[in-house]
Amino acid sequence: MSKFDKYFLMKDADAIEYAQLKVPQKNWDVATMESKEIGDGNLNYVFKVKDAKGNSVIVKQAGIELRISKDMHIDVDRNRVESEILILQGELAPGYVPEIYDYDVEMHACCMQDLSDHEVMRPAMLQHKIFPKFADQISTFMAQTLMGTTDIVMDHQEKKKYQKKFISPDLCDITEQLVYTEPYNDERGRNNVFPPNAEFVKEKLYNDEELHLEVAKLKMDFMTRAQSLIHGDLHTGSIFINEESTMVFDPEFCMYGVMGYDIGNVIANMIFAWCNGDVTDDKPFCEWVESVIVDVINMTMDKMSKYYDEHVTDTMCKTKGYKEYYMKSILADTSAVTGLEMIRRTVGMANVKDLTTIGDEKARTRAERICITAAIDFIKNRDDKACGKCFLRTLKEAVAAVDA
Ligand code: SR1
Ligand code: MG
Repeated sequence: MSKFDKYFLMKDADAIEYAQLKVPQKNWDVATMESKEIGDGNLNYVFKVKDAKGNSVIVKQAGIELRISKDMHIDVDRNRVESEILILQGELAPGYVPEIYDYDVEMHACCMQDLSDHEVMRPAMLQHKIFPKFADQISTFMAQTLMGTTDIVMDHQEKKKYQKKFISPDLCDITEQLVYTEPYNDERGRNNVFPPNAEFVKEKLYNDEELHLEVAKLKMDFMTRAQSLIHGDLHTGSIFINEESTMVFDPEFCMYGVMGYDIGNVIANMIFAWCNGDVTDDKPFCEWVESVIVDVINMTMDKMSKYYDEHVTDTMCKTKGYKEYYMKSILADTSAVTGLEMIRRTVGMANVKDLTTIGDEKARTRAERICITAAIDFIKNRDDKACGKCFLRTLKEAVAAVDA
């Protein structure tokens, strides 16, 4: 019997004991062990446990109430889902996710590799840091994890087992509400709209029926098209980075969905980084972000196309012309999700610091209008985005339209 046989929310002292029990292979120097709760996400508790010998581990525990809102309760099984997908992604894309040492369905906690030699990408973006290998590395991660879990390459029965195993209905519901519904109607009164943009948001988002129709189509696609096992929340707060390496974490929103959901999240969040850099006219940073936008699209598509050729197993999907049709649909989905993510992070419940920390009112108003204007184009004209440069062009045209 151990105190960890029954769920309770851990404190630092518990995390120290927990790490000793669950990760004994570290040979902990017990006398010098310490723990700090470092979680700054919306959902979970994250403890960094270390000792004076240089050992360290991250203990992540799911809380019943969400940190972002005590009124929101979601299934703690999400910790198992997250652990199991990290193990799978580690096999599909070795070196791109933290190692899971242990996960535990009683405490709804897992112990994973400490990535303190990396930093979380969003704060790094707020400091306008440049990471030359990012586009190449994130495109490899996405090509391998996304293509590697499709019906194109997988045994179809195995894939259906994954569909069952990797889903948290409560988290799907959050995305269905926060990404695909509330930004367009504020039906639960949870949107955070920057007051100087209130009228703009009303006109461009709440009152545009044509936009609502497109979002309705995309929402049903998200809920019904089980294309690939997606990370489901691949923003810059879910990426650890340094000059040499990119590591993806926090895949608890994973599910079978359209793979453009992950690619679009990366692109949208790079556009937020660009908007932040643009406020201080940081040219080297903005130019690097622009190259990332173009390269992530082109490299991901190239790597997926190659993966398709090398791994396709479904006989019908070997038919001439199908791959081209499939790749085109991925680009359209990517464009749509870029727009959806840009809108929801600008006006919805969960905003991004890239925009909210812009202190100057006029500059923030302008940055948000650029995001909303580009986003509407990404959604409505999603079938026209044929390559990386098209994505950048949409951003540049939005800047010109807002400044006109
Ligand atoms: C209520 S959770 C809000 C957001 O945080 C997560 O990172 C997801 O993006 C979710 O939509
Ligand atoms: Mg997260």
